[in-house]
Amino acid sequence: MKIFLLSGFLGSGKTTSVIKIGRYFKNKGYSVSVLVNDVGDVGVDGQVISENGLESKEMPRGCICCTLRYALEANIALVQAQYDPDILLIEPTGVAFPQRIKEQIEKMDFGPEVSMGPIISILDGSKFDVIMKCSKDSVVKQTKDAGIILLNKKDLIEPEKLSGITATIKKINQDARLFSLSLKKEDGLFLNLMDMLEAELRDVIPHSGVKSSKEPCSFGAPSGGSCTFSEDDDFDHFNVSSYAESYDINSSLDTETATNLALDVMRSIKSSVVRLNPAFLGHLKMFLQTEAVSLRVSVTSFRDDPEVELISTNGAEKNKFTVFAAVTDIARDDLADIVEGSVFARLGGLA
Ligand SMILES: Nc1nc2c(ncn2[C@@H]2O[C@H](COP(=O)(O)OP(=O)(O)OP(=O)(O)O)[C@@H](O)[C@H]2O)c(=O)[nH]1
Ligand SMILES: [Mg+2]
Repeated sequence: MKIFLLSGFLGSGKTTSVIKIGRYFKNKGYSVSVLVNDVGDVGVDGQVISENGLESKEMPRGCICCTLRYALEANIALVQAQYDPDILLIEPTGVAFPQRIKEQIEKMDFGPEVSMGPIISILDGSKFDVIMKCSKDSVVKQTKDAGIILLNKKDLIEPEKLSGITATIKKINQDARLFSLSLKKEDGLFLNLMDMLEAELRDVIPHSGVKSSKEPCSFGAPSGGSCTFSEDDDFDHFNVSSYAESYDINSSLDTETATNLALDVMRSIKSSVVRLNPAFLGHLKMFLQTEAVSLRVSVTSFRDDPEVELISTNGAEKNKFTVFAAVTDIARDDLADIVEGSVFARLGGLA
């Protein structure tokens, strides 16, 4: 099993890359599993990744480089026993330091058939200037840890700024292999990236991805480690607080009504967040599943308009609305009030 860590600041494109890379490898005949870590009490990305056809497991409530490191070990062991995939993609939170996670995994004893690929760090090129202003030290640290850097959202970068950005990245980490690309648009560079990642799989012989005959091991909180988010989670350096909640909706919604509802809640949350921090960075994201459709709505800074992505539903979870907010320089209690207030004002009798 080859493990790839896909790190990067909030909203840089980690989940997008996990889905794109995971599907590419799956189409090539490799079996792929995903572990995804969110700081909030409920996760959004695991649902989105599963709806996109990849086997995924969520690790919410903390950070796998801090309090959840024992849960990470247990989950890797669980994936190995249950699926034994060729490739395990791990998405940490946007406030994790990947080198720390890599070192921890290398200390865990999963046997000679498990190895780590290079750390892949993703940077949002469309906000490079503001990110370097507000979260410079931490993002520089994430970038320094990388063996491969994806300068993402090239479609949104003004062409005349690109060479300046890449020169700055090269100064931070001159050894990493750098790809400037758009994970959302078709881009020839993605195939170059995949050629490079596939070369890392020299020792891996693709297998079908059907479950191995091994019995799945049971998963509980491992001894000696806490599985809950706590103050020991060491991401204060990013000045990010987060809040997440999931709501049941007692009514069936068609695609248009569901989209308008989610957009309405998102606009309300965003405008309240902007009032408290006019230059916020982070990720406001929501996932709404109805019988008709699954949809994701995303905003990654004060500058963004909400982006809606419709995903054809696999029919698993119905009428569920999950909202996640992680933003810079706002107190967590204020963020919780904003999310709860916006959801209840718009969902009214539906939830
Ligand atoms: N225009 C454009 N949008 C992109 C690109 N890649 C990702 N996005 C969008 O950026 C937003 C955030 O992407 P995600 O993949 O969820 O980012 P993330 O790093 O997983 O976010 P967190 O897990 O919350 O930290 C989504 O709305 C994506 O559709 C890109 O290349 N171009
Ligand atoms: Mg994500």
